[in-house]
Amino acid sequence: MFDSISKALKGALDKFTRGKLTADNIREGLREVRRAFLEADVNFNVTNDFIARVEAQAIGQDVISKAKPSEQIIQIVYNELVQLMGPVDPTIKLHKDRPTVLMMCGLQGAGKTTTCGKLALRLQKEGIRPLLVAADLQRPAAIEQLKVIGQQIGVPVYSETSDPVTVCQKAVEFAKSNSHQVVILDTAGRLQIDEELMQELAQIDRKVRPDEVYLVVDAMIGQEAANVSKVFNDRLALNGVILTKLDGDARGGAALSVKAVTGVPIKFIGMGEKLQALEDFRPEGMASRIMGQGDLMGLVGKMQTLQQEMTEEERARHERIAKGEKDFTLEDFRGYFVNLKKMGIKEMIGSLPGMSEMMTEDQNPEEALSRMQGMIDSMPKKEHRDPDIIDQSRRKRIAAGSGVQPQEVTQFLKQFSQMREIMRKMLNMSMWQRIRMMTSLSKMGALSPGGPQIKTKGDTGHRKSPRERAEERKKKKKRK
Ligand SMILES: Nc1nc2c(ncn2[C@@H]2O[C@H](COP(=O)(O)OP(=O)(O)O)[C@@H](O)[C@H]2O)c(=O)[nH]1
Ligand SMILES: [Mg+2]
Repeated sequence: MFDSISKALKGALDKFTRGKLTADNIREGLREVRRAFLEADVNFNVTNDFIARVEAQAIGQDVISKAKPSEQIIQIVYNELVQLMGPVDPTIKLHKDRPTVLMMCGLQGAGKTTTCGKLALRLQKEGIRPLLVAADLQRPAAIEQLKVIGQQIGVPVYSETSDPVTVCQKAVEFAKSNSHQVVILDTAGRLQIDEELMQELAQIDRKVRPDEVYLVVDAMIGQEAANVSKVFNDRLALNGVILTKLDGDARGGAALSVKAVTGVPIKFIGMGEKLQALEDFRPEGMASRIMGQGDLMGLVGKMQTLQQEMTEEERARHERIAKGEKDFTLEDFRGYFVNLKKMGIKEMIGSLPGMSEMMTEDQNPEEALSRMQGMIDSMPKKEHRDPDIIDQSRRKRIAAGSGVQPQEVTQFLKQFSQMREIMRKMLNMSMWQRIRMMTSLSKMGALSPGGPQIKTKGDTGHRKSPRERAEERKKKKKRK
């Protein structure tokens, strides 16, 4: 998805990180961004407004004179992309006392019927009882198609051969008496927008009063998706757009234009023909993807929050570690990771330097972290500051205290000592570099070239005694 815009944008953004930034080359870079947008079939006005906003911030606020200007520009682009597509609340609010009615509409072939099945499956997995309604009486095969989908996922399908409004009304009655909590209306489409279709849908809207009206749009039609959304929104007051076929080679025009043109957010995205292939639309994730940055930007945001929440004391301590004035101790380790855990950055814990070596593959990172925390908590302060004094008997005591095997303590301490130096290096990096390092770590399971190396598995056969290691560290310190 979005291959070419990602590539073009990444190329343009990478230029910002090379060489000295001037107002001129910022403009030049942004011209490339603009070109990438238009090539991806983003709406012309949306593109121009976007570039103007980014330029005003990048040049107007004198980013160049600030620290790390390139990172700031990338951040501005990211923020504006998120703004362009969000905010969006991906939840579906359900009524407690009556069925919640979701009406799906859209052009023929957009993926309405499939998406009805996807939503039903998702709700069912959440323990909710949905009812599918075959309200597309335009094509005889449509009812059959919905029934097949219903059968696949074990969700009943309401149908009868009358007219669309009656089918929907009776379906809602049926749902009430059979305690279905959600009713999903699969309506008819046309190859193009036409008045007859609009009237049929408007009538269902008026008589059945759905709680939410979703427009299903094919992402492959590019910015035309925004125009279609506008027409439907004018008639039906849409609650959200569901963008389908993003698993294909959609260029991004639809995803980037819909919200800006209509004010209606994209709520879900279809990522395949299978009924499981429905995802919440996350503007942040989509922005990162479009920028060709993986989920980097999401991580940047989380890291920023984390840093903002740090106390003065913590900050000062990190600075001293970075400068090499102080060792990265087990206490620091504990503080660092407890923070991450507090923020629920589960996936991040697993991708921090050295962390993946500290846990087995199938281990839940949070659980692994709790075990480590347990071990650290079973050590007195003295050991926190100088883990090298931990000998056989101390190891046994820690294991007993935290309910793990002594060799787990051994393994943990071994990994920790390797991690120390990396953590110090990391604290010296800008947030951007840090995150790049983390994500490259998690992707390749190794550090970026030239970076510090974590030794895994392969043992030398000789295990240094705690004393030997203490000696070694003293020597290292002297060398500095
Ligand atoms: N690749 C892909 N195909 C999809 C997606 N959603 C729907 N389709 C396919 O698009 C075609 C039309 O879907 P359908 O649900 O019948 O559209 P409707 O006419 O709007 O009801 C079918 O072949 C679906 O399998 C999607 O997210 N990705
Ligand atoms: Mg259909």
